[in-house]
Amino acid sequence: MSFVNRKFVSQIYIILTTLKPILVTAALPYANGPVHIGHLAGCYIPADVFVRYKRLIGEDVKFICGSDEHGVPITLKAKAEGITPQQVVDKYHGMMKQSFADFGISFDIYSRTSSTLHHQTAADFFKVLYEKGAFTEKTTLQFYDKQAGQFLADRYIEGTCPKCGNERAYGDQCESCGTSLNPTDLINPKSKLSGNTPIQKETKHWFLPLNDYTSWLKHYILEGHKDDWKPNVYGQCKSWLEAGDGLQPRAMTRDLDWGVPVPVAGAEGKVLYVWFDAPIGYISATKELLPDSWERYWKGDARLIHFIGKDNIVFHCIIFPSILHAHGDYVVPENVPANEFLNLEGDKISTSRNWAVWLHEYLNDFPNKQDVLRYALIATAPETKDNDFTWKDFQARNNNELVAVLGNFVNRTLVLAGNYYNHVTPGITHLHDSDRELLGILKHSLHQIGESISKYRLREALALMMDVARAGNKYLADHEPWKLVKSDAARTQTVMQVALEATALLAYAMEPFLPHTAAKLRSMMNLTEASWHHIKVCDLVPAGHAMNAPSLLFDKIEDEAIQKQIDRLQATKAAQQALTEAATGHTALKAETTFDDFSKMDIRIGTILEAERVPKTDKLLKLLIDTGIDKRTVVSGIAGSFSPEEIIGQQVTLLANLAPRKIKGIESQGMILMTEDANGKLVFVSPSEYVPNGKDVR
Ligand code: B3M
Ligand code: ZN
Repeated sequence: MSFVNRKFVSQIYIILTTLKPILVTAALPYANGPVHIGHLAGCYIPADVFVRYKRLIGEDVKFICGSDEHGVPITLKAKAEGITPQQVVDKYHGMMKQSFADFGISFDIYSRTSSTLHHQTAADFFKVLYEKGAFTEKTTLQFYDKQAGQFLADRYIEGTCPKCGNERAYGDQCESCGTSLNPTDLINPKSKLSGNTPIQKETKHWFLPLNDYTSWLKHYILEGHKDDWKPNVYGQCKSWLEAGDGLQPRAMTRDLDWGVPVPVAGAEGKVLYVWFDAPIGYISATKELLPDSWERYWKGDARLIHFIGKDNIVFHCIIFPSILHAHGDYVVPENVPANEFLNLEGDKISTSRNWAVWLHEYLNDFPNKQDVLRYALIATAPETKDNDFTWKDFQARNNNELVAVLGNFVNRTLVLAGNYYNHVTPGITHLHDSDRELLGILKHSLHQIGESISKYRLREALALMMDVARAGNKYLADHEPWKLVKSDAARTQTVMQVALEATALLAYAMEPFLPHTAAKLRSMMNLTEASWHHIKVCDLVPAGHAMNAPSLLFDKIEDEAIQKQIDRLQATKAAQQALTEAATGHTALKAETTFDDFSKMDIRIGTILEAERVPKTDKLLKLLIDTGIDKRTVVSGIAGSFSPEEIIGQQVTLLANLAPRKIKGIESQGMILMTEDANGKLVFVSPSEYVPNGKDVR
């Protein structure tokens, strides 16, 4: 194919794909708590960046989300708060919707699954499948809590995951390894209601025989999306589809009193499984948004893209597509760009342990700094592996990148343009190569940023945007218009005009990532919104374009503000530890350590050869220990529990490579490991039978 032809074909391809309607969804969050940074980083910001970009290039895209108001997470929360499930969802739905709006997540609709339209849509969908014979009706034994008088579905039951050994796997899923489970798969199951081991009781349910879909799923995913799905998503799907025991039939109904009632006779008191109804929530919300044209985004040549977190992969890649396929009228997802998890200061984000940065609290502490958080979360997005959010990194991103690079370039340019030209763009006199170089970067940048976003590489896209600002800073530093202005007015004019073009381009390029800042910069520069297709470098701010007075886009975040956040988290941790101690009577577990750190400890068995009191102390004994390697002195605070005579010949466990320290003038070469009996008397930790001195403890 000649170059011209290839270009022609690729243009046709662009036209054809741009014509297709795109439906982007972000996972429907459970309406059982406020939104935190883990939610934002996991799917809402990535989806928002993607959608904003698609809108900017004029594609026909709709962005759908809403609250997931059914399922055990809601009823458990209601129980915990002593209110009804309806009160739970009413309380959190509004709050979540507000947080998303505050952070510029530009949903076309944020709906909710307790709506009548959704109940109707989900029930109708179930009926279609039921009438097609897509379900198998089975009476099986299910776990039942006698004390609570209730069947234990999904998160009402916890136990050990048969796949990975996680002891806190739910009845429907293990969050550690992502495997979807049935309650009866759990080892050592326990009711979350009473803590008791449940009994088994017969009940009837409607199962989707996922095993019948295996070869279709293999074709759809393993053959169809080998190259375009993210490796973390594709890999998980592959391991389920190729697992030895294969996919298992999965109940699509539950014995619960909160949810969408099962719309068939003989199903009284049962509701649809939340993972059956929730993804259909994407359809209901589209209907609510576009009562007359919703089908355009779900049928025919529509492109369906689900943004989710990694714990939702099985539901969006295996179960929901099977449901859509069983129905027959719908498209299946073209892509499911799932992110991994974001941790906070080295620990897993947890609502119940209050280990999170809540969006509404962030906004109180950092008013109008939504874009700073968006920036930090995109820059550290867990795209390919879990990542850690730290306040220090957040501060550094703001101060060293947003302030020092992006803000600095924009501010210098606009302030100089104000000083020299009274905020009116001067126009180019004559271009030098160095000017053309920067203009060349500008010309390619939007396209490159767009390419990265299209491939769901948002960190890369953000870095490309920042590279433009970096190039702008370098350009100013190289040309020094503040010096040039004294000697060469014409050249200064060109340099400033080129810098202003770069600033204007940034106003557009930052839009998907930093929408609030983009709007502010556009208004400072008196620019209108524009499609990226219509942006012509050298024509963004033509000569004579009047701008407004600039103000700073970002400002420095001081150490005190960051320390306050770190202190708050430390206080949370201390409070949690106090709770654990009160509940167990023991100090809380220390933070996780590594095997490497453990193996640095040299712990040996030795024998006490001599013991004497350290003069003028109550607690200390000076011991001579035979370590099998040497004989050494150790000072130990055990005189309150032992007399010197009674411990001669006692075998002990010694931390032998502890750095020596002087205690009361005596050099102590190691530490003896002790514990306490129930009365607080010290007890030696020693081998249960004789072992030769010098043996190591591992
Ligand atoms: N509510 C799970 C979650 O919040 C669930 C997502 C539903 S998407 C259809 O993690
Ligand atoms: Zn597991």
